[in-house]
Amino acid sequence: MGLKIWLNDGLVDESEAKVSVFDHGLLYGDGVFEGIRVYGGKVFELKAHIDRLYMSAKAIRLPIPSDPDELARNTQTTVEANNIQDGYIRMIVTRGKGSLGLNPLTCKTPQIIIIASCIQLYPLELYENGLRVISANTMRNHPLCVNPQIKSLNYLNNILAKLEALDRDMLEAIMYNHEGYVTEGTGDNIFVIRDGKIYTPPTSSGALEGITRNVVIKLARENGYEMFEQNLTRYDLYIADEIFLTGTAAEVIGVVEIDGRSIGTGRPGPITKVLLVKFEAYVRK
Ligand code: PXG
Repeated sequence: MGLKIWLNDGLVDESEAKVSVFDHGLLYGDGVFEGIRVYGGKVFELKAHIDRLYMSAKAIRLPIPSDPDELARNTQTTVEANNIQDGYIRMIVTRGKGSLGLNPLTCKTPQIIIIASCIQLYPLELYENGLRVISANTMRNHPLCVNPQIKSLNYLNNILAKLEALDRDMLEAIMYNHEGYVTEGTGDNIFVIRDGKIYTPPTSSGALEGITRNVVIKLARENGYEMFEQNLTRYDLYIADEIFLTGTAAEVIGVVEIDGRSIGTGRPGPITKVLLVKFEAYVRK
């Protein structure tokens, strides 16, 4: 027996959890998703994730055949059925089965999939020693293309940037927008610290409005830090005292090198460490 997967209207065994090869999610990346953590059996920020899923779906005119409360209950059911205490949920809504042509109107029934399983974290050593990153040549999607706020099933923009990092034996790349401003990592938001003040790019730069990002902004303000959402340049990264990334998978992780320049002391900085501790306390509370 494999995992129990939520498929449309109920749980099925992993071996039975199948979608059509004519699903436009597969054929065209036509769909949306969320990645969510479970801490101590509790789904982290479930409402915020479901809200974002519905916003992504609305932006691509994908009607989710379920209401948000029902989706939340089904998520909880899937977590419990798999006895997940600390893990990861992947929620997917595809356009569904259609014809071999772009026309999304040929897809009559969107498919809802909820997987509750484990998650591959960055190696623990990196939370101690920090991450080395590069600036990607691949530009973040222009907001007039697929807006980066939409968590769509087409992640090629990010995957191409990720490959640039992997080619250089690094795990993450920072992406810039069409104006040269910093947006985010391939699967994480970015924060920069200079003279004790914390900065993160506004979502209008082309960054996803990360759930972790929003929690960290709140925790930073509650703990008395000056926190600004403003455009940042590559130069701002090069001269930062500290940089860290936030995301569902990464949580809060220090960056100690970018494009061969070491950041601050070359070790995760003090404010990064404080916010990681505050974040860990917040998710377990
Ligand atoms: N930017 C992008 C482009 C993302 O995909 C984030 C920022 C951080 O957002 P959250 O809401 O997670 O704080 C993401 C999230 C994975 C994986 O499998 C990726 C994400 C989330 C969960 C898993 O690599 N990306």
